[in-house]
Amino acid sequence: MARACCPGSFDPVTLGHRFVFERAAARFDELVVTVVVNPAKKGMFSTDTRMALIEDSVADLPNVRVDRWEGLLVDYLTANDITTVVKGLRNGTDFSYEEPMAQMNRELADVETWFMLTDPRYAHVSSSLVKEVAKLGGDITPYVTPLVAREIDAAVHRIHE
Ligand code: COD
Repeated sequence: MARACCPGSFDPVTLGHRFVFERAAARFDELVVTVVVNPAKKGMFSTDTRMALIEDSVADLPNVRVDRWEGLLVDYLTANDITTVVKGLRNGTDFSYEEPMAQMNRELADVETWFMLTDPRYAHVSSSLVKEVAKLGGDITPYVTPLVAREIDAAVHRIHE
């Protein structure tokens, strides 16, 4: 079975992430979207909420499963018999950030990284920019699912209370 993993922080998942999930799911038997937990970074959403928001955004993709991991990514991949990672690229800056990780993951555990160019509609979209726009009262509905938009809205209101 050809299995791939899309790892990330997903705080929260955006339509840019979803674009990559959909196209990767069409090219592998199973795709695992893994929320990598970084205890040093608090973020806006808990790991459970991040997972629930991803589950909602891939509900129509039957071969996508959502998981979580804390630690070295290649240990997770080896334990789950996954040899391919799929990463979305928005621009050259993303590539510069991803390239050493891809080289390291190949060296550590023979993991291959497949890079996928994002759709131009999402080339400027990041979880952090979406949260900033929402905090300042802008419209984020073109960039996230309706559920994510509602959850960000609720989180922003909690911050301002
Ligand atoms: N369109 C397409 N792709 C996008 C978009 C978009 N609009 N926005 C982001 N992406 C891509 C990113 O380029 C990235 O590939 C992925 O989606 C996830 O993005 P984020 O921002 O949610 O997650 P990151 O980049 O913070 O995640 C980094 C990891 C957690 C994957 C990385 O740090 C990691 O593997 N950590 C585990 C510890 C480890 O093994 N470290 C050693 C690495 S060699």
